[in-house]
Amino acid sequence: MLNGRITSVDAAPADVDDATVNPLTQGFICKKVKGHAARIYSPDRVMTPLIRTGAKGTGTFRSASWDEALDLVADHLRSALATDPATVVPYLYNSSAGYLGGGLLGQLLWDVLGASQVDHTICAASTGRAWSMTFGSMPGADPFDVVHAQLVVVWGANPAISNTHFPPLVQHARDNGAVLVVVDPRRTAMAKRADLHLAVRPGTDVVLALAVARELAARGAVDRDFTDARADGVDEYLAACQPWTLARAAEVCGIDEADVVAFVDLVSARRPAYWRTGWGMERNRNGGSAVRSVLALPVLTGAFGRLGAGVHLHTGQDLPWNYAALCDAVLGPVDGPGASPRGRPRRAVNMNLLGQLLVDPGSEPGIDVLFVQGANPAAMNPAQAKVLAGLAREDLFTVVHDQVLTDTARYADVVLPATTHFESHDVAVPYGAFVAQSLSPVIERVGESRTNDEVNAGIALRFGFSAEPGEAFDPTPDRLLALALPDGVPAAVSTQAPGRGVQFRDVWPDHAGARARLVASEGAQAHGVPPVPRYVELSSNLPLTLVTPATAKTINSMFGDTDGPAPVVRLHPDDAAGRNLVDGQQVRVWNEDGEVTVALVVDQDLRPGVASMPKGLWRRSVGGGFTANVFAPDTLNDLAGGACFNDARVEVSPALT
Ligand SMILES: Nc1nc2c(c(=O)[nH]1)N[C@H]1C(S)=C(S)[C@@H](COP(=O)(O)OP(=O)(O)OC[C@H]3O[C@@H](n4cnc5c(=O)[nH]c(N)nc54)[C@H](O)[C@@H]3O)O[C@H]1N2
Ligand SMILES: Nc1nc2c(c(=O)[nH]1)N[C@H]1C(S)=C(S)[C@@H](COP(=O)(O)OP(=O)(O)OC[C@H]3O[C@@H](n4cnc5c(=O)[nH]c(N)nc54)[C@H](O)[C@@H]3O)O[C@H]1N2
Ligand SMILES: [Mo]
Repeated sequence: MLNGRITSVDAAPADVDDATVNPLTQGFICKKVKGHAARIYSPDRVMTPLIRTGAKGTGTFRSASWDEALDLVADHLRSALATDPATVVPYLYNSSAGYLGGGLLGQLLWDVLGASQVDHTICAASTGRAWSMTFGSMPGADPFDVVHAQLVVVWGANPAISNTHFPPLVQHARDNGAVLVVVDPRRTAMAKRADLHLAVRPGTDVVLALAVARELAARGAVDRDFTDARADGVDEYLAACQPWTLARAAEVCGIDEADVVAFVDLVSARRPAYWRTGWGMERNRNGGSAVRSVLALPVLTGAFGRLGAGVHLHTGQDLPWNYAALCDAVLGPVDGPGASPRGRPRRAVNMNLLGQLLVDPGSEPGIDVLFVQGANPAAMNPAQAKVLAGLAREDLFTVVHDQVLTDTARYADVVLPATTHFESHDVAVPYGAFVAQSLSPVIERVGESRTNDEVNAGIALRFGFSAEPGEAFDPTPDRLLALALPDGVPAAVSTQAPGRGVQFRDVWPDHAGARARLVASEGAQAHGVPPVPRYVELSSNLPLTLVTPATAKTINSMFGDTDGPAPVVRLHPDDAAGRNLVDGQQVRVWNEDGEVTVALVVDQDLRPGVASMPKGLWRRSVGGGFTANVFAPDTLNDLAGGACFNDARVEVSPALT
């Protein structure tokens, strides 16, 4: 800190003995967060409310007072709500913000106004659903437990980039004799160190997992003691695996049969086994089936019940939030006088279809007011061309509440400045660690920024609700936390305090009889979920599958403004040679939805047929108006309406000169 400004951001030293220090960081934090100061004071930072003066997309605004901006927002909301509340779409996301940053009052505000509800399908919807179908609300295994494992399987995850504190723990396990298997179409940093790397064709994971299950059954290696006691649907599941021989799987997945055999050998023999699954495999048309079938493998092999065994997917279910109390305090008790309209059906909007609904809603209500808070759909959504065309609509009123002037904010009619977590109170539960942390502001507010709940309160006020101290929409963090977390914020949370919860020993799935489930429930099946995971051939008219993995420099599009990754496309040497392309050359990446011109990197670490571009580029860093997201189809995958980012098909040609 210097003169009230943050100059650098770092982790607490590893040897500090303080309950508030995150035990996972061990003295280091990732690169992008080290550079956070640059973003707090970035030239793109929104300092005051802004009202559009130029054409949409040009980022031309004048400053306004909060009152003027919020009055304008409320006027537009009022007329749209009067016509049809479903035409108001509050696009609230906040994937990288803490719980308060996410805005506790937001959902309640839009609920009480009857606006559409935006379903969070852009990320983790399919993995989350696959998990709850299999394990109910059982939390993931503690990452610290991995050091006790003898087999570590990392599937569709890239922890060296996306969860940088996990690889050292895996190394610890390997030092103790663990074997590491990585399933990823790219040779990631972890795959390079792995004992076995299965570079499957994107979207074929389900085939590999079903074939492994079939082979386990054929060898008599299914842990029947475990499954008889703890799992349902095993025989029906194994019957469905029958078509998937090792040879067929190797062919479909594009890998050596010997490697699949080696994988089965490891999975059937080594205990305890720790499975770390990620989100890379959900982002295609077979994504839900992929995750379900992968989660079935530890069940079939009984990879539970002892330290070092289990599955880690997410850390979501670890704080005892009392949303009901919060809801009652804000909206009043459900049955009492003045009962709130909670529970009233609202139009559901799938995030992935935003572009589609903006340009051509078909039989659905149109979108007249779009209120974006903590998201950047112009850069991060699939079908970028549709999203941009939609945002450019003159008859659409768009409000964006963000810290910086994002690609989406440039299209807004009103931009509202948001605080960063260095300027406000929050509670954060990170990816990859069961550690809740209470955050306090360390600097004064930058510009006139406000928290999400302060903005929500400002709107609520204009609709006749009170935001006075202690009243309905009072956004004071202490009040909201006291309501939502009546016992306070734990300094650190483990899956089970004290000590660690071991799945199927101390922590159980919550299905009837606390059993894992391999076959979809009747309820899920009634909603079109196939009883067991299934594979659909991902046919395409273009030869390359484009994946867009997370980068070390960005969190989604955050930090892309200050120090983003190089805007390049990567190809395997064979794919480059087959197109007479050389490293460093400018190339066109294109499909029927759009094109970008970027430099080519010839990369041995990709498998042939797979191209890769970074996730989270800003439009200005690519030029030509689009990023990799122009290629991402807005097809929905097979579970929970999930996104298909890694299901993009492209061709790469020399750039036109
Ligand atoms: N540095 C950094 N960290 C992040 C983020 C970030 O943007 N940057 N984002 C955060 C967020 S929001 C999320 S959701 C997580 C994501 O965390 P991860 O899931 O670990 O990251 P991804 O890059 O989405 O995908 C992981 C891997 O999946 C691979 N993959 C792609 N398609 C397939 C497939 O069909 N099958 C298999 N088996 N693998 C496939 C990719 O090559 C990639 O290496 O990371 C979080 N952490
Ligand atoms: N091609 C491709 N696209 C992808 C993916 C992929 O793998 N490939 N992955 C997807 C994934 S994993 C995810 S999670 C989504 C993310 O999609 P988005 O959430 O739309 O993307 P972010 O860049 O995280 O945008 C978050 C915005 O919120 C702002 N912000 C941060 N904190 C606050 C706050 O407290 N209040 C307010 N009002 N704003 C705040 C940030 O400045 C940032 O602009 O993108 C998806 N898009
Ligand atoms: Mo995500």
